[in-house]
Amino acid sequence: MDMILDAIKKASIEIKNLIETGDTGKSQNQNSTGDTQLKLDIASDEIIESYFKKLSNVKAIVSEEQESVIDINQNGEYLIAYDPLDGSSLVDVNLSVGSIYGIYKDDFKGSNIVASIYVVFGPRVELVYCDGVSVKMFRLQNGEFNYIQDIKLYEIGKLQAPGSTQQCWYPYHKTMIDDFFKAGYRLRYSGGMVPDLHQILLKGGGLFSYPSTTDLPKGKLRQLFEVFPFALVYKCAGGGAIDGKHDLLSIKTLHIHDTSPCFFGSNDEIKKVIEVYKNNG
Ligand code: FDP
Repeated sequence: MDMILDAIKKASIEIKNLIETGDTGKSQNQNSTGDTQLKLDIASDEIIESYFKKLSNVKAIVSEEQESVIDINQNGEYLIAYDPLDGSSLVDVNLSVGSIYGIYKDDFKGSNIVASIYVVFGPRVELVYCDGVSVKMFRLQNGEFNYIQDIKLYEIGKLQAPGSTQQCWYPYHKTMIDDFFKAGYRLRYSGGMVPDLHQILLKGGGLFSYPSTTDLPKGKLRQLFEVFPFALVYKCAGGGAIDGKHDLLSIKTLHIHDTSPCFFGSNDEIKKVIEVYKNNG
């Protein structure tokens, strides 16, 4: 695992430089979900792929930006699913973005995730590593990632990040979000999954939601690249991660680009979501 962590640190330093100086324009290509790829998406993907291809313990990789799995070493132990630059459309307005990595064994599925890593590119570059037990944050300082702190959620938080198009929310979802605001929760939503979830983790708690909607019944966020890695982080930080009714890491993946509704939060908020969703959705 150390080899993978080291490769991600090196790739992240290159991606940081790319974000600072690269072209934020669109490419001519679309990814498999139909999003137009930015030149930054493609370049970040190439950087990460070139590092992973050198690792003897990696069996296969799959990127959110690519259609299919790339085999690396038949005898490798790990499978890696990654989103090279999540929220890349926020770079041109200078908001934070991130990379997400899910590390699996045997098969790409939620119950097989063994570790996850995400990197936030903001005013500072921070890397969060979850080995399935604890959640540790490192910060890039003078070319090195230094350990800063373990991350642990409180039982209840104060922030909420409600994703997707409100016009397409189901009434019970809208009522639930309104009830959180009525209870005093403050809105914190930038539209970048990585910084939005990072903020809730570091401020001790709250709720991030990206629900099933009338236009996207299976949500928007991709299971292997986005949802499962953060589910592992939130669970190991002492919180919860559900699709409304079930533990996110128990849901089935039929296709590598499958999406799922998702809720990540501290325990009190997750209990409230379960209360609402057990009779709805
Ligand atoms: P983006 O489309 O900009 O890449 O991964 C998709 C994502 O961003 C997440 O980072 C973010 O949380 C979400 O989409 C935002 O979607 P909405 O604008 O629909 O809320």
